[in-house]
Amino acid sequence: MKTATIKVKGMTCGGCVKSIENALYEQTGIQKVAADLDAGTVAVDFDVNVIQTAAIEQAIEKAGFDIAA
Ligand code: 9UX
Repeated sequence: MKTATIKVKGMTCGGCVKSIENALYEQTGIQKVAADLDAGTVAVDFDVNVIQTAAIEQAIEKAGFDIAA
């Protein structure tokens, strides 16, 4: 298991948090998602044998948000 903390742009209300959490929980291999609205971060616990950070970031982008560098 690995935890990645991803900086996300455009997360501005609780609905955004839910959108991101729902989009990520749909992915296989993701154990836990904790989006922090104030910090603009999403902490994701995942199984590196099933999913990688790039795919997680793609899922966030597909949900309509941008990844901050
Ligand atoms: Mo809130 Mo976010 O009205 O995509 S849901 S800004």
